[in-house]
Amino acid sequence: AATSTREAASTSEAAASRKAATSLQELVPHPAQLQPRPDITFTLTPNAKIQLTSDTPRKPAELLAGILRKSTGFPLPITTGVQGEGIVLLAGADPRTGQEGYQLDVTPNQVVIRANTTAGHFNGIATLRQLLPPKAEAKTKQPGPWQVPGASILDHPRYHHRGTMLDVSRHFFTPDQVKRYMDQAAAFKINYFHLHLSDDQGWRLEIKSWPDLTKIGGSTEVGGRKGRLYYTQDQYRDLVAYAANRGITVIPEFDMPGHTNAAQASYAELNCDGRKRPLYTGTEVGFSSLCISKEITYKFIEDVVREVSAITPGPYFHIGGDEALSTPDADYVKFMNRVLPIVKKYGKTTIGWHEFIKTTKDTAVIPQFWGTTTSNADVAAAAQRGNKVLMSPANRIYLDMKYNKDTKLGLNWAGYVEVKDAYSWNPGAYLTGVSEASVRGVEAPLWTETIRTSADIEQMAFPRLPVAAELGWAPASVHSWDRFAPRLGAQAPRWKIQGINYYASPQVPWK
Ligand code: TNX
Repeated sequence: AATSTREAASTSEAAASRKAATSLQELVPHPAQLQPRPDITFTLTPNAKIQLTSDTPRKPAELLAGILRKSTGFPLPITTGVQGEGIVLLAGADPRTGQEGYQLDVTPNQVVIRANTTAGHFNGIATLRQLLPPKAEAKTKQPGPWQVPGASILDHPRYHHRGTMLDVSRHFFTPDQVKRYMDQAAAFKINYFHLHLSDDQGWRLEIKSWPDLTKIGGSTEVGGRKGRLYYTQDQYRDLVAYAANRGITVIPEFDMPGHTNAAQASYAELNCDGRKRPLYTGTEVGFSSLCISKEITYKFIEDVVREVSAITPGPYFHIGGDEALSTPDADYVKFMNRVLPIVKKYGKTTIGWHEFIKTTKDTAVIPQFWGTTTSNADVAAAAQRGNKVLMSPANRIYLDMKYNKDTKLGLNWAGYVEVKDAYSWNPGAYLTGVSEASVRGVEAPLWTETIRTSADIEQMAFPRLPVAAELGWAPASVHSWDRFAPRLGAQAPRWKIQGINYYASPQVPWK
C-alpha cells in the first residue's frame, strides 16, 4: 500500500510538472529569449514573501500580491530584503532588456525578476502570471500546487507602443467596466490605453470651464439611453491612476474638427450659425464640424486641452482628426495649424488619426494609421521625414470588425477579421515607405456603435487583443501562425477562470 501511495504521489507530481513545463511554451506574447531549465521547479508555498530591495519599485509587487493573495490565500507579505523562499524583484538587469524588458530566473526556492525600470517589472510580472497555473488568476482561494517551471528568460519588446482603444462615446462604459478591460489588457503587456472621450453621440469627461459639455453632451448615447453618462475629473484621475498601477499610460482623445455633434449640441456658440444642434443617438459619421472661422472654437479647444492636460500625467493628447467630411480641406489645414500649437503649449505630444499628418511637417507628432490599404502617401512622406507611425489598419486589427458573417456584434465596413487575419501581417513591413524603424507600435481600437457591455467588449477583444499584443511585443523572427495558434489556444483556461467572454474561433486549437 505504501508503495502504491508513493507511486500515485510521484505520478501526479510528474503530471503536475509536465503540465507546468508546458506553460513555458504557452507565453503570449512570446519572449525574446527563453531557456527552459527542466531540472528545476519552483513551488510557491504559504511561507513565500515578495522580496524587494530599497531600489525596486513597489507598484509591480503590489499588483502581483493583489492577484496571488486572492487565488492562493497565502499572506505573501512584501518585504524589503532578499532572503528565503519567494518572488524577488531586483533593480539592475542586463542592458539588453532596455527600457521595458526584464530577466526572469526560476530557481528551486525563488523566482527572480530583474529590470531597470518600473515598466520592466510590470512586464516581468505579466510573464510570471502566465507561468503559474491558470487558477492563479481566480478571484477566490484555490487549492495548490502553485508551480513555476524552471526557466531563464531575457525579454524586451519589438515596439514601444502596444495599445488598445475603448470608444466610451458611442456607448458609455462605467469606470468599473473600463478598469476590467484595463486589467485584461495589462495581462498581455499592453502599455497604452486610449480613451475615445468625445464623438457625435457623447462628450464623456467633465470640463469645468464648459460644464454643459457633459450636462447636455454627456446625457445620452447610441440607442438613446439617458443618464449621467460621463466621468467627473476625479473619476478620470482615478482611472489614470488605476492604469498606472498596472503599467499603463492613458491617452485621452477629443475628436475634432469632425465627430463633434455632442459639443455642438451643448453650446450654441460652437456652431457657425449660432444654433445648438440636437443630440444624436444614431451611428452615421461625417456630418458634424466645429466652426473653423470662429475664435471661440480655439478658446474652447484651449480650455479642454488645458484642463485635460493638467489631469493627464502621460505625455500624449489625441486630437482625433478623422473623417472630417463636413470640413472643407482648406479649413481642415487652418484648423490643425491652430490646434497643434495648443497641444504643444500644454506640454503634450499630439497623436491623431492619420488624416491630420498632411497638415504638418512636425516630426514629433504621431500619425495613427487606420486605413485599409497598404500604401498612404502622406503617412509614407511623414515616415521619410522622421515621424513614428502607430499602426491600426482597420481590416487587420480593428476589434469592432465582425469575425465572420455570423458574428452578432460589430461592423464590417473594413471586412471580416478572423483571428488568423488579425495575426497575418507584419507591422514593420505593411505600409509602403514605412519600415520597421518608423513604426512606433500597434494599437487595437474598439469602436462601440454595437458594443454595450463588458461581455460585448470581451467577445470582440478576445482573442484579437492578445493577437495585437503578440504583434507589438514578440520578435519578428517567431512570427508563425502554426506556432502561435496553439499558444493562443492555451490561454483559454485562464480566460474561463476570469469569466472572460472570448470568441472561440474555430481557427484556434483551444485548450
Ligand atoms: C471609423 S476609424 C471611425 C469611427 C468609427 C469606426 C467604426 C476612425 C478613425 N473613425 O468613427 O467608429 O470607423 O469601425
